[in-house]
Order: sequence, then C-alpha cells, then structure tokens
Amino acid sequence: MGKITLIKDDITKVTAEAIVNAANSSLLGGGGVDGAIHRAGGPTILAECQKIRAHQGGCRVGEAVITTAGKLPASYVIHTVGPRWQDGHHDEENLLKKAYLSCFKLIEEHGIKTVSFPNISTGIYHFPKESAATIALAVITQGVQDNPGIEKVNLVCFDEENYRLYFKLMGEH
Ligand code: AR6
Repeated sequence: MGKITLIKDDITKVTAEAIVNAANSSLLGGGGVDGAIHRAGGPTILAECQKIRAHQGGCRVGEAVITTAGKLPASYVIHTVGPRWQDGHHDEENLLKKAYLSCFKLIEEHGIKTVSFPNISTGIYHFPKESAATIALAVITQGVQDNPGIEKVNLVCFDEENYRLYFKLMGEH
C-alpha cells in the first residue's frame, strides 16, 4: 500500500498529474465531483469532451476518456463512467471494476505517475459504499503492482462515510 494514500478533501484541490472524474455517458458534465471538476477546471475541459462526443458519441459505462485539465492542479482529467446502482443484478460490480481498469489503461498509455481517484459511483449513482470501496481497493492495488511507473495514487474521499470505510479497509491489508 506504500504508493496509495488516503485523503479526505475536494479532489479539485489535490495536486496530481491526473484527476479521475466520475462522469456520465454524455460527457457533458453533471453534479457531484463531475460538476466540481468542470467548475474548477473551466470551459476547456467541456470543449474537449464535446470533441470526443463528436468523434465517438460519448463514453460507455465502464470505459474512460482523457482530456487536459484546464485550470486544475493537474495535466489530465480521466473521465470514466461508473455504473448506476440498480439492484446488484445488472453487472454493477463488474462495470465498476471495468471503470477503474479503464483508468489504469489510460494511465499506462500516457505514462502518468501520480493520479487521484474519487469514490466512483458512490454518490448520485448510489453504489453501496463498502462494496464499491472493496472493488476500488482491489483494482487499484493490482494496477499499482502491474505498472511500476506509477509513483502515487491518491484515494480522495469527500464524505466522511467513505473516508472511514477506506481507512478501515486499508488497515486490513
Ligand atoms: N471531490 C471529491 N469527491 C467528491 C467531490 C469532490 N469535489 N464531490 C463529490 N464527491 P458523484 P457518481 C464524491 O455523485 O455517484 C454526476 O452528475 C461523492 O461524495 O460525484 O459516480 C455525473 O455527471 C461520492 O463519494 O458521482 C453522473 O451523472 C463520489 O464523489 C453522476 O453524477 C461520487 O459521487 C455520477 O454519479
């Protein structure tokens, strides 16, 4: 866990080479962390998202796209789309895993060394937080092991409940 740091903060305030956004398939922004990232980063991020939309028609659940980061303290924003929780029988766990994995694919392709993740799907998409944290930690731990170029991963929790959960689960490793 040496390269993985737990932080309780607003992800737009944390410096890293890449910031992961919990976006939606339209890539046109929204509430939660997506809204915060577009607000803090400024209009260039949305302009790039619109170009991606024109080219490939948005971003499917479980996939990810990359833009620059505008005014954020970062070089890139990786926009991934987590699943909306329905009842647990709509492939939600696998799709959440895929969303994190898609980020690691872009991290590798772009030689990114430091990255901050929010708790994807655990807000407006209502994914149960403990299960989401378990999936996130498993994929992130593996991703860091598989890519020695990664120097630091920030797990940025905004709400107290997620922060406590991650703190507990990371203590168990
Ligand atoms: N910094 C870090 N984490 C944050 C911030 C912030 N500034 N704001 C919220 N969170 P959510 P989702 C946490 O709802 O569930 C958007 O409208 C929040 O506490 O942002 O994946 C998109 O456009 C929660 O733990 O994303 C989609 O339509 C986590 O970020 C939809 O919401 C994720 O909550 C995606 O829903």
